[in-house]
Amino acid sequence: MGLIIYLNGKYVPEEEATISVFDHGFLYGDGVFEGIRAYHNSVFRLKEHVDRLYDSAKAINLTVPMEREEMAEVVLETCRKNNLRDAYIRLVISRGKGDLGLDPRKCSVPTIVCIASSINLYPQELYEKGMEIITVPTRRNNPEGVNPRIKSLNYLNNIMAKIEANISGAAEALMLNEEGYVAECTGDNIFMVKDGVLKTPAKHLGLLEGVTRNEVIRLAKEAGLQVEETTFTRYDLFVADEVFLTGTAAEIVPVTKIDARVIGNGKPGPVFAKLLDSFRAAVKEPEAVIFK
Ligand code: PXG
Repeated sequence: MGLIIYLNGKYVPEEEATISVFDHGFLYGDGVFEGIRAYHNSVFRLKEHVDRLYDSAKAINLTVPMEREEMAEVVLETCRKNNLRDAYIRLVISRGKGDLGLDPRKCSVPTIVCIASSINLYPQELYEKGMEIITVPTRRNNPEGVNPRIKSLNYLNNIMAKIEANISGAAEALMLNEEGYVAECTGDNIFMVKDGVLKTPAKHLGLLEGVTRNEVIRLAKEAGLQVEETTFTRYDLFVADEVFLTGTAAEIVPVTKIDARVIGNGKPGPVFAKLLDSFRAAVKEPEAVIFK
């Protein structure tokens, strides 16, 4: 594709964007990342993504050798160097090059990478017909270990869940927490609507605080909906009027079947449709502008 990649202070052709096999991001998944999107010449909720990245880094005791404003500028400049006005952006910070031991004190300089490429949109059919998902046996990480609020490079837990969904031919995997309450999917947050109330699992249950999740909560409240960040089970999803997923890549995707139970009337619902409309209006507001 011939992309220009930001790597440790330089913008280089992708062939030259290589890192050491001793990088602890590679050896141990020791690092953090963000998946960000640009729409219509503007990076969507850039500050929120950069803040979450720095919070993730802080939680794993990784000091980012750069101010947040500079990191935001790296994101914008990477889009400019690739002449992208709509983009999927991956910002990665690893512990850096160390030795074969896991002690991070041997890693003196974090590796910082920013990739901006064109986005693979989800098929339109998904938004019209909805998605079928299944609950998988692999549980979301216990927050006492690697807290799911950390967007770490260690996604094996979610990848195992994704494999379980793949084996069953489902598009996404519903993950429960250790207690059996609904947490989230492998790369998306989950919402349900029941009797006009919008509900999503509370953060302390062990899930990533999605930027799209927060945006959907904001838009729903703005539209006068009652919103609850709460605790619920698979049963509540089975009997919900609507269920949908949110994420940077997917935006908002309706779920019409869970574990072979048809959700609501089996079609994407009105709350989903309204929120997708207002979300797609929100992404058009110029914010972190790429080309002035
Ligand atoms: N939960 C998890 C576990 C995620 O990884 C979300 C929720 C949604 O968060 P945002 O901030 O995007 O609304 C994510 C993020 C992929 C992919 O290729 C998806 C994510 C991250 C990396 C890759 O599907 N989703």
